[in-house]
Order: sequence, then structure tokens, then C-alpha cells
Amino acid sequence: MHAWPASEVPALPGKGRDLRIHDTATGGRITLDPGPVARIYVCGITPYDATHMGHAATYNAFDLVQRVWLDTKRQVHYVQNVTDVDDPLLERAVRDGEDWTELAERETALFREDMTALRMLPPKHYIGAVEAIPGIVPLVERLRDAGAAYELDGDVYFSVESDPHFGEVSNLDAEAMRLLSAERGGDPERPGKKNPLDPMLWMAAREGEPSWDGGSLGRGRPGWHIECVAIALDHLGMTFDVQGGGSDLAFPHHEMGASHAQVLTGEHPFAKAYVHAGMVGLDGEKMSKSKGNLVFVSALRRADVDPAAIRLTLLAHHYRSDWEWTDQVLADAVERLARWRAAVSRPDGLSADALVEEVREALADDLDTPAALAAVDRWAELQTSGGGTDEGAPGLVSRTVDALLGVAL
Ligand code: 5CA
Ligand code: ZN
Repeated sequence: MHAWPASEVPALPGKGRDLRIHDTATGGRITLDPGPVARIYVCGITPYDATHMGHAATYNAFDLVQRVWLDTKRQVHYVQNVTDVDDPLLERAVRDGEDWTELAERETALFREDMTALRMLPPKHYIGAVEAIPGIVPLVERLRDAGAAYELDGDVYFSVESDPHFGEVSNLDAEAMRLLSAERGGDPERPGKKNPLDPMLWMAAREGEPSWDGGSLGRGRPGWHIECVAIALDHLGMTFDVQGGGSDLAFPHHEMGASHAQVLTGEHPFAKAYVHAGMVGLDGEKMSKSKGNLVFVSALRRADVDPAAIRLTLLAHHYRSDWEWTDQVLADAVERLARWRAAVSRPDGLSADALVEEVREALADDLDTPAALAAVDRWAELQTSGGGTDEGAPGLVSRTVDALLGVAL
């Protein structure tokens, strides 16, 4: 699949700082030390509805991770998937009497437009589940042949007990895992499973549903977790730097994915850090396609809301916190954007050398965007109330805000 066009990232004077980030697996902050090429996998959308603010907030967090790395003069190898075949997508297509491939293509195209408008850096490899199937089948066969997977009425399940490290990503107790598994695509109640938590690797073809040749597995389609594992191992290899997604992916998705990969390769860990963004809500509930309480990026764009203001709304919240989308948080961002633009539109100003370091430090400190925004606010306020005579300052502030926060002033 093709991704979307990259917006240019201006180079800043000096050098950025190494990122210290909260890792779900250890429950604490770790300093990432990627090599010259940092490797990151971020779980992509299931394209049955348009990009909402929750998606945008999560992709914003991982865009910042990359901007911090780029500022340290590293290259970034970024991979993202599209879950372009899965139960919720097929169910929506049936509900609306639409061809599932057309639905997936249309919503993926809209997602690309939204990501472009928000200046999110594109992945180097943007891979659909369907195109990954030829690589998924041999992995499932290998797991089965190694005794880590078993068959149940034609479906193939992964045995969580085959991974001694199972449970080390999310650190949840058995009961919490069972509840979340039922809520998030698992089938803990299905009779005949070795462990209720065991997730499906390959689903035998169902009447009226799409299916693919699965070699010795028979016709069918892949399970959800193995999709991301196959794509990540193919394009990044084992022990990459960051596995990212919203906090609702910590269990079961990232837990199961880590186990699949660890059993397949005999190596540990799958990712050096598991990083999770908080949930964005609307009217007291998590914004979700299944609940339908959504604010779409594309709808705001159509209403002529500046994408830079949408992005500033996301940045005003710490990525790990759960927060509510309201008209007020957007209005605050529109106002902040206007203040910043007025401040950089002057021909000269207050030196911005210290500001560059403050923004760098704030982001390196577990992506503390509220602190980064507060630093720019202070510069803009002083600039407006008096300013200075540094001719390079407004340009440097614009480039800093663009390079590190993805906002075009
Ligand atoms: N295709 C899978 C990942 S492989 C999937 O979860 N797709 S999704 O479309 O449901 O979500 C895409 C990303 O947005 C995930 O990282 C998910 O955690 C995140 N996300 C979904 N809803 C919210 C929300 N309300 N707030 C923050 N992030 C969210
Ligand atoms: Zn995923």
C-alpha cells in the first residue's frame, strides 16, 4: 500500500536529546537508546469509519517520538499496518450493503488525507493485512509445527502457555485478562480451548466471508495479532525500539503479539518499549467507532477548522492522559494558534535559542507537550509585549514548532 506524502522537517541548530519514555512493560520510564536507525511499529487503523480525534491523538504521540529522534540526527524506520480485513470491517460492510474492499479503500484514503493535513510523518512501509497474508501463513504453520499452536474445528489457536514471558507486557492478572479478552476481539468462552485466553491465529473460511489460500492451514483469514507480528518482523525484525498504540491495545493485542514473536524467534523482547497513548473521550465515554460518539478529523476540516489548530488541541494534552474532546479545547487551540502566528509574523524578536532547548527538553521528558506549549506561550507573550531585535528569532521559533511539534505557523 502507498502511504501519504511527507511534510518536510526543518533541521534545528545544535542537537536534540535522547527520549525518556514510559514503558508499559516495566511500568516505568526508560531512556531509549536506538542505533543510528531507530525502529518503530505503530498499529494502524481498521478502516471501517473515518479518522476520529482518538486516532489522531494516538498517531500524534508517535509522530512526536519520531520528531525527537530526527532531531538527534537519527534516521527513523517507521512501519504501520492497515487492518483491512477483520470482523468489525466485514460487519460494517454487511450492515451498509457495501463491498468490504471498497469500504476499506475509501476509509484508508480518507485516513491518508487526514494524516497529511495534520502533518503526521508517513511510515516507510504501510502494509495492509490482506497483502501480508502470504507472509502470515508460514508463521502460523511454524507455530503449529513447534507445538505452540493447535487446531479447533479448523481454526488455529496460539497457546499462550508456550511463551514463558506471556503477561510481561500488560502485567494484568488472569481475571482482568479474561475480561479484556472478551471485550477486545477474543473468545474466552469458546469450548475446547486449552486456555481461555488463547487467541486465534488463523480462522477457517466462513460462509459468505472472504478467505485466502492458507497452504496446510486450509482456506481462511488471519487473526489480528499475527498480522502485526508478521509485518513487524518482516520490515523491522526482532527487538525494535518502540511498539506503539492506544492504551486499549496493551492487552490483548500487544501482549499476544509479543508472545507470538518471542516463540517464533526464540528471542526476547519483541520491542524494547511498549508505549501507549491515553484514550480520548466524548461526553464521558471513550470515543469509538463501535459506540459512534465521534468527532472526525475530516468533518472539522470540511468545516474549515485549520488542521494546525486540531494538532494544537492534541498537543495541549499529555499523550498518556485520558481526556475529553470539547468545543472549548478546540477553541483554546484556535486562539493559541492565532497568538503564536502573530508573534512570529514580526520581522525580529526575542532570542529563541533558549526556547529551542526548552521544547527539546520537554519532549525528551516523556513527550511533555503541555510543557512545550507553555514554553512557546511564554516566548509569544514576551514577544508581543516588547520583543527584541534578534532578526532570526521568529523564523527559528517557526522552524522549532514545525520540526518538533508538527505545527506549521
Ligand atoms: N487496527 C487495529 C490495530 S492493529 C486498531 O486498533 N485499529 S483502530 O482503528 O481501532 O485504532 C487505531 C489506533 O487508534 C489504535 O492505536 C487505537 O488504540 C487508537 N484509538 C482508538 N480509539 C481511541 C481513542 N478514543 N483515543 C485514543 N486512541 C484511540
Ligand atoms: Zn496492531
